Amino acid sequence: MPQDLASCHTAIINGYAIEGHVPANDIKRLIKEKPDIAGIAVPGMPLGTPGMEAGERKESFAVLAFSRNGESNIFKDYQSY
Ligand SMILES: [Cu+2]
Repeated sequence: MPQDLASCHTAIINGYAIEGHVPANDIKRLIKEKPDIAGIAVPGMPLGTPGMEAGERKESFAVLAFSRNGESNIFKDYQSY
């Protein structure tokens, strides 16, 4: 787990690390597509992510895919609305 992607909790699903408040649809897509990555993460605790609902308040956030060598790129971008 790259340190800068750390959030409050980590899960391991089908060999992938799932870090932080990752939406269920992204986990389903990960399991279905089986990309060659170590896992996906939502750094921090953005408002509006699953488990962090705050009424109408939502922050933009991105789900990042990361590899074992510490590289990361955007898996899915969520804009606030
Ligand atoms: Cu959290």
